[in-house]
Amino acid sequence: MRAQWFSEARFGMFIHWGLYSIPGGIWRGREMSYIGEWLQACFRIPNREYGALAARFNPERFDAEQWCRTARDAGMRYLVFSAKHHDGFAMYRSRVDSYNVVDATPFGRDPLAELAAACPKYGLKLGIYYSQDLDWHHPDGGDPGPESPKNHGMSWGNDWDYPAHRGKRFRRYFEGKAIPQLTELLTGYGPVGIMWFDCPLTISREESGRIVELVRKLQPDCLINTRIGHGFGDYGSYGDNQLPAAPPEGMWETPGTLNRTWGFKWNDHDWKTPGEVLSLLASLAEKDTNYLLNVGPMPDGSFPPETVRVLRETGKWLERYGFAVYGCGANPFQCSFDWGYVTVEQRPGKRTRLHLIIREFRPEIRLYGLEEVVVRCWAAAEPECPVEFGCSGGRCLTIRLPEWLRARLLPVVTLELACRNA
Ligand code: FHN
Repeated sequence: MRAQWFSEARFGMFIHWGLYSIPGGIWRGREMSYIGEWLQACFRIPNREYGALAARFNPERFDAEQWCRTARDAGMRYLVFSAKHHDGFAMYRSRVDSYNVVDATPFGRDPLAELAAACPKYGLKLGIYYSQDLDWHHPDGGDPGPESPKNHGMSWGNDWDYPAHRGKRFRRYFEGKAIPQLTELLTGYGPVGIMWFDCPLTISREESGRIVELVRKLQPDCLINTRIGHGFGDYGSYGDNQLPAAPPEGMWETPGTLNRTWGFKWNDHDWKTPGEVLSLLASLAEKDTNYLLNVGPMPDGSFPPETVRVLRETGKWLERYGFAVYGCGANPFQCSFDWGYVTVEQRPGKRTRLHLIIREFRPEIRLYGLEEVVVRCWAAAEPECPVEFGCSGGRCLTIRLPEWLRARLLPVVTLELACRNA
């Protein structure tokens, strides 16, 4: 199945990197409160001025191998790179538009090409983010207008160097830039695992469908997220940082931030702790949903040190407990638990396992309504330790957690199941 890798992967790295990373949320001494990659729109910076940032883009510490190594060591299985965000600046070599990282910056290298070469070495699938609709640099880029409810009250148009016809001549942008650039991306970088689209505000149903056809034709195995618009796509994108209430039908993913922004901001220090990130990962895993966790690299091309610290911890945890996340299915109980999360590991030809990921230690945990019999229960540790359990009437299973688990970060307790009459 072409999507199998995605449902097993569970954890990916999102990367937002572009000209906006240089000012990092500060423009002429003023700070923005919104997400960093929206700098141009928030300060209504004319293209000539914003584009001048390109002359300063020279990230001497950029190292695609290092990025991929960090992702792999964090336990991530795929990476999605912002090849073009809403500012319209291509972070790859585009022959279609010279407003790109190779032609317009002293850096002169193609980070996407370097990432495409590095990803397979670190067992990562490559995904490409492309803002198919909003493009603030192209005179005909998408925008349904500030009054449109689709714009959620954000008035990013019209009083900046934003022609009044913007959005109405979307077709010109679509045919002249979006389709040719997507063709470049789908033909120039080897196998692409995901085309990640975003913010379908202006695009018509026919145009979204046209992109889907293009992707299918050029990269039949590539997955498309539902933010392509109009109900198309192979898997669902939840809203940013959104947690599903119950396991959904089909394949889903939640993109999330490590602090409060996607693009780097100098003054955003509101970092999630490793425990918070792991709780989110586990809570998504028990809803059969992938977690695409964002990194906003700094202008010099390195990852913020706090990011690296957190990711190192997620990697350590996944190295030990990854069996409870990768390839596992959703919590089979009709409820969630205040102590943590449950996943199911189906093992073809072998006994099914339930994994309890303990966020808050309890001396005793009770599970009601389990159809199967528990034949074994242990805490995954070194060495593996048996955990006491008992069954009372009404199919109530009591698990007594050993005290030493209290000090562990999200420890996992596993139950092996057998059919009642087996
Ligand atoms: O507007 C973008 C935003 O900048 C960022 O890229 C996120 C990532 O999911 N998507 C949009 C908002 O949902």
